[in-house]
Amino acid sequence: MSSFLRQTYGQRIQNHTNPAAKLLLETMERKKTNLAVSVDVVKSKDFLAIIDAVGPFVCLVKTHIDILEDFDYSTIQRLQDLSVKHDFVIFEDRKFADIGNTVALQYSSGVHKIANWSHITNAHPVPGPSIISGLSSVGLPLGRGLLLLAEMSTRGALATGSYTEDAVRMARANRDFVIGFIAQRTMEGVGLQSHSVDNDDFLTLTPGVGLDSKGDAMGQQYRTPRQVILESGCDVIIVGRGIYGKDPSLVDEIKLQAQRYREAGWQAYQERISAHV
Ligand code: 5BU
Repeated sequence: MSSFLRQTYGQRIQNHTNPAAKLLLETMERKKTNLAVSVDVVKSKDFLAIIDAVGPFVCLVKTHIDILEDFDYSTIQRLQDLSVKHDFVIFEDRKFADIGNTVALQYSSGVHKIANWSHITNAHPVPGPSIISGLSSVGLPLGRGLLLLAEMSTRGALATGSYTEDAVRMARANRDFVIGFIAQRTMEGVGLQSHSVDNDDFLTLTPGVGLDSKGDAMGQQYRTPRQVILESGCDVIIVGRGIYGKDPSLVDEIKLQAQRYREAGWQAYQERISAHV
C-alpha cells in the first residue's frame, strides 16, 4: 500500500495547500470521523433537522441545495450556523458540467450563490480543463476547493478507463484548486508510468455506501465502509439514505445510524493506517 494511504488524516494536512482541503483533514482528525452525510430531502425543516442530528458525528455535510422546494436564503444562514455549532465542512454536490464562463456564473450567482457558502463543490471533467479555470476564477479567491468526478457509483457509469485517467491528469495540473475526487477507489498513481509525481495526495470522497443494502431500483450500488476505506483506499464515506432512511423525522434512529456508520468508517481507517505491507 502506498505512503499517503498509510498516513493519518492529520499527517496529510501538510501535503495540501488549499484551505478547504486542510479544513476537511483537520476536521476529520479533530472529530475522529470520516463520515459525510448526504442530505437529500426536499423540505428545509427536514434538511436542517437531519443536519442538526448527524452534526456531531460527521466531518462533512453534502447538499443538493436545488432540491429544496421551499428554498429561501435564510436556510443557508442556518446551515452555516450548524456548520459552526457542530464543526463540519459543507460540500454542495452541484456537479458542474458546462463551459468555463457558464459554470463561473452558476457557481457565483443565481438563487443559490454556491461559492458564498460551500467550502467544497464538484465538477464533471467532461468539458476539459476550462471548467477548472472557470470555477477557480470564483472559488480560489474565496479559499474554496473542487472535487473532480473521476468515477461514479452507478451501474454502467461511463467514467472509466482513459476518461478517469484524464480527470486525474487535469487534477494534477491544478493542485491549487482541485483537492481530490469523487471516486470509488484512490486515484493515487493512476495514469502514471512510475512515481514521477512528488505529491500525489488527493482526497477521495466516495458515495454509494451502505451497510444494509446493495443498491436501489435506480442504478445506485452500495459497498460497505470497510470495502471503501480499507480495500479501495478512499478517505471519506458519503452516506445518504442509509442514515436518514425513509422517515426524516426519526431523529433518534438517524443519530444511531450516523454513529454506526461513523464507527465502521473510522475502524476501517484505523486498520488501514496500521496495516503492515
Ligand atoms: P444515497 O442515499 O446514499 O444513495 O445517496 C448518495 C448521494 O451521493 C446522492 O446525493 C447522490 O447524488 C450522490 N452521488 C452518488 O450517489 N453517486 C455518485 O457517483 C455521485 C454522487 Br458523483
